[in-house]
Amino acid sequence: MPHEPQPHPADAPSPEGTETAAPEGASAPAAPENTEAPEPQAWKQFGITAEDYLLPARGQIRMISPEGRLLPENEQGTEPGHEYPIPADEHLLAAYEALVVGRRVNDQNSALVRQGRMAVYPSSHGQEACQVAAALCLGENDWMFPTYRDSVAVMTRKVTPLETMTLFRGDWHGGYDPQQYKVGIQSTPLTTQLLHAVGVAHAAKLKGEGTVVLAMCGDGATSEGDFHEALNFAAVYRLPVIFFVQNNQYAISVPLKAQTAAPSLAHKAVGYGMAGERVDGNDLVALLAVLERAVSLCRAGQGPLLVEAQTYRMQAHTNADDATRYREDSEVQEWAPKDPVLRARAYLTERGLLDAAAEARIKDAAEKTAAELREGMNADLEPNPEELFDFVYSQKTPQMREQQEMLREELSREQHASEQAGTVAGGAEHGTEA
Ligand SMILES: Cc1ncc(C[n+]2csc(CCOP(=O)(O)OP(=O)(O)O)c2C)c(N)n1
Ligand SMILES: [Mg+2]
Repeated sequence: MPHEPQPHPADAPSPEGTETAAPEGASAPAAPENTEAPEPQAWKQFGITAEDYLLPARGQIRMISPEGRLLPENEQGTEPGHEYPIPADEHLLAAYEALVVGRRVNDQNSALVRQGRMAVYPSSHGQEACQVAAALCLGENDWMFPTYRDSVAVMTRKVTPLETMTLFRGDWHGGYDPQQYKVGIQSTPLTTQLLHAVGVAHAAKLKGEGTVVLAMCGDGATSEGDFHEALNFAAVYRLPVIFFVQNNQYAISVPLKAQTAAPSLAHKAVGYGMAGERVDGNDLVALLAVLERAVSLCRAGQGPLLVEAQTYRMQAHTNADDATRYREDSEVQEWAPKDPVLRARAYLTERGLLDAAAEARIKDAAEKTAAELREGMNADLEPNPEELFDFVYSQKTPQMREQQEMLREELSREQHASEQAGTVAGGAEHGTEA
């Protein structure tokens, strides 16, 4: 009988019951070969060795200077096999518009926090080029898994501003339907979203859907155990995932040098057998170029990849943090001229792609989004505390029913007490009037 090719564990989940431990002394079954997925061989297409492909280029990939000038090829940080074509003009213009809207959203949200309309906001001010490129490199059916800092990326993927900000108003839920937008809920626990991303990529690969998944995290998150597990699993199972690390130099108060001894975060990729690349995270053009290539490599079965964007968190970690306690203002000032919005604007203007009329139209679009946010946030939330129990399991456990009953009683006691207080206060008021 001819030998049947064994499916890779990723391609054929074991039937029920086969997970039980083998009896002591029994030899373990041989690990099935991955006969379905082609060997990753992108280096052949780039004419370089596997090692040169997996290792990031020596410098960061950068295409436009901080003044917005197109850099000559020998200053772009590229090496053989690590060259990137400049994205199409229309793509750059759409990205610039999203960049301007994103900056306006960041500033609006910070103002809404100061006005007490929003509970907390981790701003991506200074990182907007990363946000926009992450959302725009993906196709409609691809998935994105963001963190708490990635609201601008979420909105760029067309989640409405108000839905996006629901979580930060203090509501109990994430605000939008992940399936509708193909965007995971913004994750507050560090790196849990990377595992979700890998799971979605695994499922999509099994179903043959051709989906690419972009999983986002920060520099600090690369020290988490889940980061290791996500990358290792994705690499072993050759999943179509891009791990997009925004290295903004800080994990709250912890600077990068106290976070890692690696030459760069992109170098972590080679240890897993995936390609890594470093890119200037304030250069919209380079970000789009590197991420677009990463998406097409993943789509062609050459994933996963890791892209590290080197950028800077211009504001405090959140409004609850005082960044002057752990970093010098002079350091922040050094990054100010590298601003991604100014830089992209200078480049596009110089190229003749952006004129005053286009600028005015884009500014209007940004103001419209900010107004939509202000209006939505000014309407008070009316959360129903009982919903807390509605979506935990499809059927409530006895303990949950008991807790729900306790909450109902407590709410009704409170309601009663406040009605009593209202009657007393009302009476007193009338008394004064009398
Ligand atoms: C599992 C887990 N551990 C710790 C925290 C607390 N925490 C919140 S943000 C943060 C720093 C994360 O830094 P980084 O990954 O660089 O992302 P950034 O905030 O700079 O975007 C930490 C430690 C958390 N949210 N989740
Ligand atoms: Mg960080």
